Amino acid sequence: MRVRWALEEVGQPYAVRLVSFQAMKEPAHLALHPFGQIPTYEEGDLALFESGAIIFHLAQRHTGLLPKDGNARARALAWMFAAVNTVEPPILDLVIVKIVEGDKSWSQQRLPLVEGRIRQRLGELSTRLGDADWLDGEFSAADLMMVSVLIRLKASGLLQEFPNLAAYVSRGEARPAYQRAFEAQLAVFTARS
Ligand SMILES: N[C@@H](CCC(=O)N[C@@H](CS)C(=O)NCC(=O)O)C(=O)O
Repeated sequence: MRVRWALEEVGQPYAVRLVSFQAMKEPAHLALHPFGQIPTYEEGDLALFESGAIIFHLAQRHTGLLPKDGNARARALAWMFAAVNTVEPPILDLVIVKIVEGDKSWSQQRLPLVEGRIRQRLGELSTRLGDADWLDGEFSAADLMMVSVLIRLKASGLLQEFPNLAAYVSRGEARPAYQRAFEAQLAVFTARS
């Protein structure tokens, strides 16, 4: 979704190649992604992995996702790293504790610790965002990454504890480019079911 959304924001056509969980671990895919994951991105003789790197590449190549001013671009990059390196890890932990480790005897004890770490990050982010629409001026790749990370929390109820963050995510989802990406992604799953 992140990569689709970025491609829609910059108005670039794209083709999607679906990869099964098994194929992800086979040599052809490992040549594209050393950790056997998705997404990967191919453009001419360039192959990239890591959603953040792919989106940064698209944002540098095309207009619409990064400010022109050098300092503002650097700040946008800082927010992109913050999204995947500071905000996303405790959110991923929640997925792990609830789904991957949900059957372990200690998972219920761990849950409040993980939720506490998420609340801490959301509180800090909420304070910084305040009543602004986006993280640093106009919508940028920084918001695309941060909204994509926060969306993972929608089902947990945690996001709703911070109304300005819930509204921030809704603003991201309301963007026409997000809507187009979502419809395209949904079509993949509805076609398969
Ligand atoms: N840091 C990576 C994370 C990639 C990731 O976790 N991909 C998941 C799907 S969203 C995956 O491929 N999971 C299968 C696996 O790890 O075997 C990125 O942002 O691209």
